[in-house]
Order: sequence, then C-alpha cells, then structure tokens
Amino acid sequence: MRRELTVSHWGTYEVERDAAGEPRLVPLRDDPDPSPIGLSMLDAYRAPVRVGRPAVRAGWLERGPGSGEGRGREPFVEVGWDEALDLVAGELRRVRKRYGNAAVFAGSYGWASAGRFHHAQSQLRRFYALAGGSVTHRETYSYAAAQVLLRRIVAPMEQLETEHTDWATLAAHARLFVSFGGVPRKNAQVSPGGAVVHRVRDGLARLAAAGCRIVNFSPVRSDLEADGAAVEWIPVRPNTDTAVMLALACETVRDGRHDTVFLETHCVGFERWSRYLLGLDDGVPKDAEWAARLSGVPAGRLRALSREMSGTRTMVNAAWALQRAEHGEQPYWALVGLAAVLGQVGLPGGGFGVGYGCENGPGSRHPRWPAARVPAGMNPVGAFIPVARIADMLLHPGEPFDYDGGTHRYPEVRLVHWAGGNPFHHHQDLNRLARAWRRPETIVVHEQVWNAHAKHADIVLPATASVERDDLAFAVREPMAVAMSQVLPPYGEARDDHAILAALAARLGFGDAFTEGRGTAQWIEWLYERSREHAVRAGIAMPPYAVFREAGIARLEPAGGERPVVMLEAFRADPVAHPLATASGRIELWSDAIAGFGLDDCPGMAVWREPREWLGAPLAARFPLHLVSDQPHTKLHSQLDHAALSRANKVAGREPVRMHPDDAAARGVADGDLVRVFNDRGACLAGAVLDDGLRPGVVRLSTGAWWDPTGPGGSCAHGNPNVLTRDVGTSRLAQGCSSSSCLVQLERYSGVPPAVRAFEPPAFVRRARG
Ligand SMILES: Nc1nc2c(c(=O)[nH]1)N[C@H]1C(S)=C(S)[C@@H](COP(=O)(O)OP(=O)(O)OC[C@H]3O[C@@H](n4cnc5c(=O)[nH]c(N)nc54)[C@H](O)[C@@H]3O)O[C@H]1N2
Ligand SMILES: Nc1nc2c(c(=O)[nH]1)N[C@H]1C(S)=C(S)[C@@H](COP(=O)(O)OP(=O)(O)OC[C@H]3O[C@@H](n4cnc5c(=O)[nH]c(N)nc54)[C@H](O)[C@@H]3O)O[C@H]1N2
Ligand SMILES: [Mo]
Repeated sequence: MRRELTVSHWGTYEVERDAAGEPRLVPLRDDPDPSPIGLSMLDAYRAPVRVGRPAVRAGWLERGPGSGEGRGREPFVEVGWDEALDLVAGELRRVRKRYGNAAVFAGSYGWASAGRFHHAQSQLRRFYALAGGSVTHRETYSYAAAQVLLRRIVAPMEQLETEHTDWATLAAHARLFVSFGGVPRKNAQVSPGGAVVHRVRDGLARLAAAGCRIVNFSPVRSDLEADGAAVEWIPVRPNTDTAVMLALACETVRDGRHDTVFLETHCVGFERWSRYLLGLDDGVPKDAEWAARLSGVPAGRLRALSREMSGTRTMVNAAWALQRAEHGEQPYWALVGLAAVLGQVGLPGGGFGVGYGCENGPGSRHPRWPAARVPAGMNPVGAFIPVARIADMLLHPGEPFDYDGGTHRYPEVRLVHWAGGNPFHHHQDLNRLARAWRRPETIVVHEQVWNAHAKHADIVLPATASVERDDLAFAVREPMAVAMSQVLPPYGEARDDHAILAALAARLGFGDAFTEGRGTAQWIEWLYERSREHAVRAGIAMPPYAVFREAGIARLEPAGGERPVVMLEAFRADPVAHPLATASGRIELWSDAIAGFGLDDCPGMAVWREPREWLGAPLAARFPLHLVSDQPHTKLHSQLDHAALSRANKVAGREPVRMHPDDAAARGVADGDLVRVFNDRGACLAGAVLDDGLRPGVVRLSTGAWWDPTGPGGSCAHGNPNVLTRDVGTSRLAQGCSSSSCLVQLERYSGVPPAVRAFEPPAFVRRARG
C-alpha cells in the first residue's frame, strides 16, 4: 500500500487513518527529535479562520482601484472564482498598459509552505516572467546583512550556510564552542522546504559528551541547552557582540598569540585591522576593558576566554539575530576576523559558524546537491528593492536608496501581488507599514487564513495548505526526498497557487506557456525526474518515480557513504588552487571595495558602531528595556499561531513577554499579568512571564502573534512585537532589517482587557446594489 506522508518546514509526518478514514499525523519514525509544531496542523487547517471563498474589499468593489485608506477597516464581499480572477486579470492588464510592468510589485517575500511544486514564490516568479516582469526583492529578512557582506569578504552566505562543519566532526575535534546567540533548539525545528531528521539536540549532546566546553554569549540563557553539559552562560548586553569579538581579537593580537602565517597566506588587510584593534590611530584599544564597559561582560572573563580560544581547537558561532540589527554587518565581519586571527578556519572543529541552530541544516553531513525547482524564467524588469525596504518603497517612490555600493531608485508601485508571505508579520514598525500599504491602487493576496495580511488586501484569493496537496519535498542537507500526499480535501473553495496563476495566465493569453501543458501530477513527476538527474551527477542513486511514489520516501545516500564536512577546507589546504570568490581570493579583513563605497555606517573593516537603540543609548532613559523579538518556539513565524500548541502557550490570551523578576518587581508586575509594551512607534498587550534566565534590562517577546490593531488607541491587542521594532536598514551597504535593535518600556495594564480579534475573519457584506 502507498505510504502516506506530508511535509512541512517543521517536520515530516506519517498519516494514519482510522476505520472511517479520518487522518491523524504522527512524527516520521526516522526522526530522533520530532517537532510538536505539526501535530495540531490538521485541526488548524480546518479552523473557521481559513479563507473559504474569494473576497473583495467592499470599497474596492464599489469604487474601483485606489481608496486604500479603507484597507483593514472595510468589510469584504465574497465573490465567485470567475469574477475574482476576471477582476485580477483586468487590473493587471490596466496597470501594465498604463504604467508598465515596473508598476507591479510581486517581490512577495515569505516562507509559504514546503513542497517543491506548490512553492508559492516559485509559481509567482514564473508567472511574472511570462507576464512581462515585475519589481522584485533582493536578499532575505533572515540574513541580508550577512548575504551582502560575506560574499565580498569570505564567501556567499548561501554557500557557507550549507557548508557548516558537521556535528560529528565538531565532536571529534572541537574542544571549545563559543556561540553568540546560542544554538537554539527551538529554531532548529525547521528546515526551509521540509525538516526530515532533527539533529541539533543530538549534535549538541555529542559535542558535550566528547568533552567540548560550551560558552554562550546571549541575553537569553535558554538559547543554548545541551543535554548532559554545563553550558557557561554569559549574559551579554544585546547588540554589543561586535565589541566582545573585537576585544577577543585585540587581546589575542596584543599578546602576540595570533596566527601570523594564516593571516599572511589566507587573508588581506590584517595590518589595517590590527591598527584599529590596538587603537594605534584613534587611541582607543578595543581591549577587554573597553568591551566590558559596552557589553557588561567582565574584562577578566574576556581576557581569559581569549587565551583559552587561542590555545584550543575553537569554533566560534553567531546566530543570525545578531545581524538583523542596526550595523548588523559588523558582528559578522568581526566574527570572521576573530576566526582569522585564531587561524583555525578550514581545520576540523575550528573556524567560524554562521548559524548553527538557526535552522536544522547547519552541521549536517548529508550531501548537498541541487534538486530541481519550478523553472523561474527571466524577469525583464530591472527594478528591485532590498527586501526589508518595502515600506520605504511605497512611501518614497522615485527617491534614491543605497545598496551594495550602488544608488538606485524606488519604483512607483501601483499594484501589489503577494503569495506565500505575511508582511504584517515580518515587517518592522507595522503602523508605518499600514500607512504605506494605503498607497497602492490595488493589493492582491493569496492566503490560507484571515490574518492581518489578508484583511489589508483588496482581493483575497483562498490558497490551499500543503496538507491539501500532493507534492514533492527535498530540503538542503536533509537525508530523504519525500512524496507528499494530500491528507485533506481543499478547504472551502481554496485552490492551489499554481491553479490560481494558471487561470490568470489563461485570461492574459499565456496559459500554455505557464503550464507547458502539464497537469499538477505531471509537473511533480517532471521535477522528480530532473532532480534525479542532478542526483545521479552528484553520485546519489534515486529510484524510478513510480517506486518512489509508492514508497513515499527515497533515501539520498551518496555512493561510498557520507563524508565529513569541514567549512572552507579546500581553501585552507591550498589558497592558491582554491581561492575564495572575493576580490583578493582571500579573507578580507579590510575591503578596498567596501571602503570605496564611502559609507559612514559600514567602513572598510569590522568596527564598533553604536546602534541608535541599545541599552547604552540616550533613548534608554525613556525606554530602558531592550526588546528581543526572537523566533517563536511554538510555530513558524505567524504560521499556526491559531493552532492548539501556540494557543496553549499564550498568557491571558496574548503572546507571552518574558522578563527578569527584578524588572517585573520594579514595575509592580506579577507572573501572568497583562502588560502593555510600548515605545514611540506603537504599543501592544502581552502576558507577563517572569524568567531569571534573561539578562536584566532585556525583555523577550517572540514574533508571530497575528497583528490585531483593535487594542486601545490602535495598539495591538495580541502581542505582535513588530509594532515596536524600528524600520531602518542595517546600514547603507546591505539595507537588511534591524528588528534586533529596539528599546521599549513596559507597564502593568490595568484597563479593561480588550478582546483578541486576531483569529476572527473580517466582516462580510453583500454586494451593494448598483
Ligand atoms: N521582529 C522581528 N521580525 C521578524 C523577525 C525577527 O526575528 N524579529 N524575523 C524575520 C525573518 S528571519 C523572517 S524569515 C520573516 C518571516 O516572515 P514570513 O515568511 O512572511 O512569515 P510567515 O508567517 O511564515 O508567512 C507565511 C505566510 O504564507 C501563508 N502561506 C503558507 N503556505 C502558503 C501557500 O502554499 N500559499 C499561499 N498563498 N500562502 C501560504 C501563511 O498563511 C502565512 O501567512 O519574519 C521576519 N520578521
Ligand atoms: N520554531 C521556529 N524556528 C525557526 C523560525 C520560527 O519562526 N520558528 N524561523 C526560522 C527563520 S526564518 C530564521 S531566519 C531563523 C533565525 O534564526 P536566529 O536569527 O538565530 O533566531 P532568533 O530566535 O531570532 O535569535 C536567536 C537568539 O539570538 C539571541 N539574540 C537576540 N539578540 C541578540 C544579541 O544582540 N546578541 C546576542 N548574543 N544574542 C542575541 C536571542 O536570545 C535569540 O533567542 O530561525 C528559523 N527557525
Ligand atoms: Mo528568516
């Protein structure tokens, strides 16, 4: 009998059916540490907050494009599919004819769902390549600063991320593992495209069992918990990691413990960077005392750690959260610089990590090979934005912005088309985004649920969930390909993104080009066969499609077995034969190119620059708490916030905000109290949880609570931290998001608690008679 499986970013699940055929999900038996996030998935995808029918904002239907001030306020009118698709096709035709394709934004950032074929962005990209193009985005919310920086100074982030030294090699060789921002198991629940085997718990346990010492610089103790190990927790002040790393490098150099040979043969720019570290030009040595004042970490501990690091095989790692901050380029450049000074880059167990624990992938030994994707085609429109500059684009059309050494202009966007992402979850300063969102003439959204993103659209097209589709799952460095089976019928009238776009393409005259005459089943087989060809070239044998479909799973085993992975091993062994793709072919501790851009907020080497919002800033007098808005452990971003697991974690019906007992006592707040978190940008309600595993002065409100601006004065009644975060680029180099640099104040909420309306669909009305 055919084995039924379904795949989500947070895990692979077997489908069991009772006598009546009712499905139930259980974790894949090969998974040693399954994530609970998926277990309440089936119920959640049957909840009434699903979008069941196409719907159009009443004001848009009556008055046509424009009238954006009604978004998020006006009721919706449900319409049939044909009418909805005709409206979207008509709008696309109108806007393209009148203003050209550069007036359409289909950058549509977001995680959507696992599954290669039904990946919403892939489908949308393909659609717009055939439709004459659209404005798109560059880089990610996850790690834009690292992406733009690292390719210039060491190697592309995408390469490094999939090339982390594996856990077994670390256990065999590393004797000291120093992490900034931990190795959070909560985050390693996910792999984009589908986690299969969760390995971080065992990886850390193995490291500890082998006697490797583990040190965690983080405002949050639980960011690094290894079974069977005493982890040293150093509660660093948020956003000061750069200072700590500079000091660790400075102390090493000052003592002459640095690896002069490695710096000579594999790096450029050490001369200049060491002058900065030692303070030869500015008179300020970036030593342990200097860093202690900024970071709150005792100077003695930093000096001792620096000695331990250079005498031991050491891995230094940084979470991505560090670079989602103002000047987020700097901690990553300093991390690479510190590893270069220690001289262990490319050795087993040594060097640097750029995200152990951020996802399940880093540290895997399973082979990396390029599985096939839906062919994207070419987008002829050149206009783009750095992904996190969406509100700037809408508010400042035609104005210039800097990015990666160039100056570009924001396009004038009239139509926004989004599928598979939730800007009303992911963007900073949501009140500002909502203002920007009034500007376009028309906003079309494919959504599964009536979240704030759907509620702020003009035309909402109901999309199926992954459990409602057959598909094919492959994720980077996961050990298996999985045949996904449809577990549930589509909710209401929901359709697959592919089907929606195929119907639009047919209306616009390129239906056959979009589908290439293939149905869904044929596309899935086509993707499998293309992937199989790639696999064979990488030395991995995969079964014929029919066998795979029946078995549900194909193991991706390379001929000759899996091999240890050591990041930058070949470059280390022979930097002449295997140069890096940087301008010099080496690690750049000084970059002529970046220096040449003349950016005051990102000069030619790793430096300390104060963010505008951190605990050392003047603003801390009014807003004395640093907000950590990390990834939620009970969901993926905003996805499944309405499911049982996430709801069970709420406090007083709101997202929990964790704070140190001293900070709570100073404000008269008790565990379980409703509190108001606020700054000049906005406010939200949240439920207090006291936690001595936080650095005092730091509060932690994880992301993902659906934005619900129905609280007092338009505040969020539910606890979305992005009403508080600042919408500013990391620097003029990368323009990434700066969600980690945010100051707030908090008080006990004594008013009448407003109801949480986040999970209620909008109001619907019948069409006005005309
Ligand atoms: N303050 C703060 N903000 C952050 C971060 C932070 O650390 N702090 N992290 C940032 C990061 S790293 C990221 S990656 C972003 C994440 O931001 P997003 O990826 O935008 O967040 P999701 O909630 O996953 O949004 C996915 C949306 O797609 C919908 N969806 C799922 N599957 C499908 C499908 O098949 N078709 C369609 N049409 N829709 C589908 C879901 O219902 C959901 O609304 O958030 C960023 N924002
Ligand atoms: N369960 C779950 N897992 C996820 C996701 C999810 O939504 N849910 N999202 C996924 C995505 S899209 C991404 S990009 C990754 C993100 O991976 P990360 O960026 O690593 O995730 P975060 O949880 O934001 O941050 C990790 C930890 O860094 C710490 N931190 C914050 N600021 C600082 C600082 O200034 N200094 C130091 N030293 N530490 C700091 C916080 O305590 C936090 O717990 O996670 C992925 N994993
Ligand atoms: Mo991300």
